[in-house]
Amino acid sequence: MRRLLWHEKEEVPLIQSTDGIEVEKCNINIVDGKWSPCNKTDDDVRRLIRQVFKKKMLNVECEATETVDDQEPFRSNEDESRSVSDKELLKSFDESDDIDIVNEDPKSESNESGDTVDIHTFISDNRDNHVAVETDLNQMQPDNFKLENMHDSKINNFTKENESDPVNDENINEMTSTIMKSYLQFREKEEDDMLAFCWLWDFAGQRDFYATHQVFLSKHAVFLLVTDSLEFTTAENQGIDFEDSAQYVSFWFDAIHCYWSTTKKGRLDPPIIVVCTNEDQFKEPSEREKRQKKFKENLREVLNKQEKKGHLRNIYFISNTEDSDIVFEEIRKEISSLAMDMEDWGKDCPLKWLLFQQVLLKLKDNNVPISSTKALLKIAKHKDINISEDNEVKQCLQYCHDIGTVVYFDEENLADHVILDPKWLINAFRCLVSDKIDNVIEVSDDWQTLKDTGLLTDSLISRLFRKESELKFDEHKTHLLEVMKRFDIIVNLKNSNALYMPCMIKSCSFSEVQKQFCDGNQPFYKTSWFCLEFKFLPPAFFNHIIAWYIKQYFVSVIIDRDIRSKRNALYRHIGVFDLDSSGCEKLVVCEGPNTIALQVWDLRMSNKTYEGLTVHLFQFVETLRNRYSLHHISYTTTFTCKDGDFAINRKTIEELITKDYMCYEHNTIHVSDDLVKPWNYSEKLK
Ligand SMILES: Nc1nc2c(ncn2[C@@H]2O[C@H](COP(=O)(O)OP(=O)(O)OP(=O)(O)O)[C@@H](O)[C@H]2O)c(=O)[nH]1
Ligand SMILES: [Mg+2]
Repeated sequence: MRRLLWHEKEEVPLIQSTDGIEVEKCNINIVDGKWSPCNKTDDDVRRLIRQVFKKKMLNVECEATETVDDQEPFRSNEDESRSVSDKELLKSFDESDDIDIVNEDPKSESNESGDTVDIHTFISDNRDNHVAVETDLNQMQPDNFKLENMHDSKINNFTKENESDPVNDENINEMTSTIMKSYLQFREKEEDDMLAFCWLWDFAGQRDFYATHQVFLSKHAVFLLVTDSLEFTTAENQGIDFEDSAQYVSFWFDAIHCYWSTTKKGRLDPPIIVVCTNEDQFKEPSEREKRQKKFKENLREVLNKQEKKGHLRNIYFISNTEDSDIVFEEIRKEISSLAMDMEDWGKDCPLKWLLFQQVLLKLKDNNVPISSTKALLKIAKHKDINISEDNEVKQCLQYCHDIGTVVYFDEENLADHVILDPKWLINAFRCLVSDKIDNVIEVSDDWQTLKDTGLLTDSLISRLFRKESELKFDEHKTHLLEVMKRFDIIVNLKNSNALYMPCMIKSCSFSEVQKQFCDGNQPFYKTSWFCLEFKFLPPAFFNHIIAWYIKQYFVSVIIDRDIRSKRNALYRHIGVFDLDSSGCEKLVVCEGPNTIALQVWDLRMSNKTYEGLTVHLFQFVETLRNRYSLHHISYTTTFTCKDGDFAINRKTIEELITKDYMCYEHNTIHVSDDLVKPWNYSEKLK
């Protein structure tokens, strides 16, 4: 990422491993795709707003000669025409008044002056305000510096007020007026009109972050997958082995594929560019050629016959330490052109929303990482922004959430706050999930408990949050924990305040877990395995599943005889739950490659059926699909014999229609009905 942002090759060896996620920004010129640094607090929203107001002022002069009647039609069109797309705005301010754009919009036919109706509507709608704004503007211009200072002090006041709700209306009003006024200055260069704003998010590669990355992945992005090799290891690890670069690349393709959509041209979005680094390690051209060939072969194998390969747009072989900027310029251009080719590029957005978003960005830039929703509702209603309905403010916040500007959920326990700085949230996550902790915490019992069992104590949370004391996470602990619960990064045990972090729990093999419950001497009835076999299982999906079971059932307890202590039967890929209070009947929930599998253990040998468990699982997967916008997740129902390995050996209903079948895993005959009966699927075999 740093080379894309013009850092010199000499700086590469000094780069530190990404801890969590790093966020940078730049500008992209929408005409030629060229990138430019974005060091000022300026951004495209600000520019757009300035342009709008500039146009508004020009029109004030024109309107002075028009009659009010002439403008009425625009007023009546208000609702459907209040949206302004970035492109339209940019175009409409082009000196040459692009007629094509105007004509694309049927509403513009009534527009005699040849400008887009959208802009006019905005003007007539705000007629009461804009004269006052103009006056203020004139006053402001000579003394820019003073204004900026005043404006920051207003925001600081807001910060104080916001910390100690109830919010002071007068301060909010004053602050919002001041921020809005500051955008009425239009001393920017013309070429700025052609710039679009671009965020760059650098995701850490370590596994620890896979549970938190989901919060920030989105379909509105171009992805670069950077690796220095693409090799398959022979080690058969359960789950994803992040040391295996082929599995690692496959993992990220899957994670991104969760957000797929098809473009008009029939391609799969979001686009992925694979970048293979360390070309300098191969000195001879023939070596390089060999390496590149092997890399491409392996990539083909990783993506072999899978839908997800449709995301791949290009592969680059580069050296971060030796290549000149020309190589990176090429990648920058490709990113620009892929972005501009995406469906949402230049999508319409109501102008009021842009204004409101500008205040949100300004607050963030002034170190207000989180705000009460109440305060933001007041800002939105300010006359210069004028979003009068609470519902519309919420929609606007939802829009800002979707494009990654804020983190906001209109849901119970979450709706009262809006996180204005996603980076702040990442830092809070990082405090909890990163292994980079000081030695004292590392040797503490609380940390050991977290690593062994996933149990997160309240005192450990406070200690971990204090790693970044200046970010004041402790003050917003309640909301932060609610956000983490929303993503099942942490989860409450049933009927308990104890918090668990499924992503931090250690792994344990299935046979080891089973041994804890059955020593082979007692009768022990096991059902067959009931499996949901996914085309691809999103990385954090099992976390959600296990979190759901944790909330529904009591987690079974294991006695560790060696250390004479109890622990909950929760591991990274396995959870064991008590189905009743006797503890004799247990539900085992497991994750395998692209599979979620259930088995019931019953010490009473009661031979019951468990249809209810399957129905609940189906319903929950459906809920997850909707809740996390993973609409493309699909699965088939399969079965595995009771002592079989569901990771390698599964049967569909269609494969079980014969009365019995040969099980290749056990080299013996199994009765088909034994696989389906415990789950009440016998009818389906007939
Ligand atoms: N020789 C050589 N070294 C490189 C190249 N790219 C990166 N490095 C070095 O490899 C190491 C890792 O680079 P990073 O940029 O931190 O890699 P990363 O993938 O971002 O790693 P995480 O942030 O830990 O996920 C650093 O010491 C870099 O200096 C390259 O093209 N050639
Ligand atoms: Mg990095």
